[in-house]
Amino acid sequence: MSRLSNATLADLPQGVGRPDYDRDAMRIGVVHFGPGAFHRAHQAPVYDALNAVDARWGIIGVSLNSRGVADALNPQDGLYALALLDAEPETRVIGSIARVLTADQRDAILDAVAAPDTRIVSATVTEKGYCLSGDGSLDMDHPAVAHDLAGDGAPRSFVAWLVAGLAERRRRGAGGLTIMSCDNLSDNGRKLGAATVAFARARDKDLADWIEREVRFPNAMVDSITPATDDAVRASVDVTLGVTDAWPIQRERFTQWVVEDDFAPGERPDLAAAGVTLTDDVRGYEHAKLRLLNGAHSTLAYLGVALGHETVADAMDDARLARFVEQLMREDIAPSLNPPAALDLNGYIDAILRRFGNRAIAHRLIQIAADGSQKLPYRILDTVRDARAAGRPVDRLAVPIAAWLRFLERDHPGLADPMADRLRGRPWRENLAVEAVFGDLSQDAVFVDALARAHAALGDPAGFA
Ligand code: CS2
Repeated sequence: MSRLSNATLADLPQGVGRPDYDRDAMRIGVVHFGPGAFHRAHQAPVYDALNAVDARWGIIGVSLNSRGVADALNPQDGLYALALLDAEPETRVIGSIARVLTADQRDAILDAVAAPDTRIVSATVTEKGYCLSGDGSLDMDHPAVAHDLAGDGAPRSFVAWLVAGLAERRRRGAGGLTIMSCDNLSDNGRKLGAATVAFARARDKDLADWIEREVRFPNAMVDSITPATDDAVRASVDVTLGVTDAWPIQRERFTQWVVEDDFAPGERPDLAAAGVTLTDDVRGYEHAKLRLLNGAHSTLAYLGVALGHETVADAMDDARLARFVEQLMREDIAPSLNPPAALDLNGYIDAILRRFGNRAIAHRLIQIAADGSQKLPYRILDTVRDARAAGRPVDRLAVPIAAWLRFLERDHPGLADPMADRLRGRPWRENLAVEAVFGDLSQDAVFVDALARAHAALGDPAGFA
């Protein structure tokens, strides 16, 4: 079978969507760090739609940690298939990524960030890629950050790459731009902005001042369930396309992107025309999504794995689990939210529950269970803090945390976490003392009591309800 590429694009079967614009005329307006599955499922299709009417929004992807995406996509001229898996499946080939660079191409990366046509630098580097400490500021002692602060040589941390690119941009007089975090952190743009400025300030005060003046870091909420590519989707995409795609992407049909309307002056993509919501206040959307959807996801992951379930849909078929996450969302998480007027929380929860039940995708619980130390502070522990401050009970909220602590204690073979060496196999009370995860909550007697009870009950994996 031949390979997906510009040359084979015209031969794709009817019914397969494809870029209906001249890809050779596409210019680069976006440099994206972390062109993994989520970027290719979520932001790249938005720019693909924009390029059909405005050729300025091609993307250069930058993979800092591996060559996999570059090796898959570059021989395909950046093309890949996106399978929308739902009641009515659909496959589209996405054309907005022009090429993918890797960390060994330092000059090309800095050149891409510094180019005057580049108006957006965006990121999906996952929570751990930000190297933040428990209080949300840049962790200057993080090994990658400390290495980059000390020295020359190629950057290791994402913020150091950003700052190097911005320094080059300033040197060339190309003016400011917009840096968009597309990761599941609350206040993602603010945090990235503060981390970038803090890193720059430690090296070059004038550059830090320039970044503060010229660069915008809007907050954003991103949402689309994107299970890792598996053999089933690879096989079905190859059959659908009639050519081989080295790395197709699957996601649910639903997608949502809410961005704070805070862009650097000058040219910008008309994101609203492609379905993105621009607003002055992302926080209400962001908290609702992180705490309800991602909080429930992590809950299903740790409880579901203990009960022997494999996917989110399997876990939702377990009536006790489905009831538990629904109660958690409606009774414990929703009261902590301050949703924008346009967001009907009950309808939002109904939709999340429906999306979790989507049997057309196999979203593995163990994928969601990864990086709990980075995710749970935003997904559950912030809600616990709000509940404590408001005097609401935290018993149910303690259950997913206790399930995670048991997952660590058991040293589950699927455990993947940047802090794994520190956390695995340790008794739960020791892990509770990890400041970067729990902060001051380890001193909160009411929460610790609730956790102790939940932890004891989970001695029987079904003891959560
Ligand atoms: C999931 C998210 O893997 C995870 O931790 O909770 O990737 C989730 O599917 C997305 O945030 C949905 O938008």
